[in-house]
Amino acid sequence: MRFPTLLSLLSLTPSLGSTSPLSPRQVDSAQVYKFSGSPAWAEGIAARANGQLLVTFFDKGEIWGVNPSTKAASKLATFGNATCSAGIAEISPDVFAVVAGQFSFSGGNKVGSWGIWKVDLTGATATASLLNNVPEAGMFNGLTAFSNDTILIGDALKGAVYRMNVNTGEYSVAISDTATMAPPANAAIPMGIDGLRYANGTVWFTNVSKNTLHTVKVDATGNATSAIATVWSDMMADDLHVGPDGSAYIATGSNNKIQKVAPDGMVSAAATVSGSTAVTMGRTEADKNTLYIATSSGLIASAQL
Ligand SMILES: *[C@@H]1O[C@H](CO)[C@@H](O)[C@H](O)[C@H]1NC(C)=O
Ligand SMILES: *[C@@H]1O[C@H](CO)[C@@H](O)[C@H](O)[C@H]1NC(C)=O
Ligand SMILES: *[C@@H]1O[C@H](CO)[C@@H](O)[C@H](O)[C@H]1NC(C)=O
Ligand SMILES: *[C@@H]1O[C@H](CO)[C@@H](O)[C@H](O)[C@H]1NC(C)=O
Ligand SMILES: CC(=O)N[C@H]1CO[C@H](CO)[C@@H](O)[C@@H]1O
Repeated sequence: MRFPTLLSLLSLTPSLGSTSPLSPRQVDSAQVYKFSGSPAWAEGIAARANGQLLVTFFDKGEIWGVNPSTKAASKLATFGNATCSAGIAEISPDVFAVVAGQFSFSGGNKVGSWGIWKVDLTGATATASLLNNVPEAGMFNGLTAFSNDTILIGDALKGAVYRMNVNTGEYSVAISDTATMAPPANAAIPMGIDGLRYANGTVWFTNVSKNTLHTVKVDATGNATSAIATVWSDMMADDLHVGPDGSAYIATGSNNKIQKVAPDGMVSAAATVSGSTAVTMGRTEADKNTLYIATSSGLIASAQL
């Protein structure tokens, strides 16, 4: 596996200041926090209702909390023997589902090691518990809330979307599509479907090795009810977030920006940041128009919309 290729694709050298002229809607990002050492590669990000950010890591099976006001961070939980954590979504008030498994840049991916953990933040201290392992999965990465009892999870190696019941851990394949969800044969790391978000009847997903962003309409069970549409096929796309107005915000790694897809389909740059891996929006009155961005260099950044 050609890891250096992926490393250069995702860009390990963040720069806060933009060197290119900003379009009218594109704003510069500011540092919220910088992870350095281990963990370092922020891979997933979510906002709690109380304003705290939750961050997962491609190079560590841990979840950390970051306070954007005090700019302090602390470890909240460890996911058993996982070495990698990824997609995160809230499944009930202050309870989050997180992807975790065994991947490392030196050791590669361990097929069969992937599962979903529940992080419960409703008590005085965070607790993490295994919801279920999925031994058939090749490599989980993206995760999205779907209904009040179901999450969807992307299998980046096998090119499929699983549904999982968050109460029972029961799971099955909802959508499978080699062309858009599987990694290409020449991928640096064999990862296809990466970012995954459900909103308003539509599943949005990216293929990180094919530089594509797609949508597909689904029914109440998560089965596809339309052909898979391609929003773009010429820019690397990692994880994404769909805002309350239906606009999607997409992390684009070494393209050094967060791309916005408006409800009318118009694509524009929303913020400048190097090496973005994931993005979310604030949920408090004070930061509901703020994007929070995770990056492969450990920088957690913010940008005002
Ligand atoms: C990791 O932990 C799981 C249980 O959570 C266990 O099934 C698996 O064998 C462990 N793997 C390693 C490599 O220790
Ligand atoms: C979950 O959604 C289903 C169908 O939309 C509904 O019948 C059920 O009451 C909901 N459960 C909870 C706990 O909100
Ligand atoms: C979803 O698809 C599965 C098989 O792929 C099928 O068994 C199930 O009935 C479908 N659900 C609906 C609501 O069509
Ligand atoms: C949800 O989708 C419907 C039609 O599919 C659209 O009219 C509506 O504006 C969408 N709402 C949001 C919040 O995106
Ligand atoms: C390296 C790599 O995966 N490149 C792919 C990027 O996406 C285009 C369009 O889907 C493919 O043609 C490339 O092979």
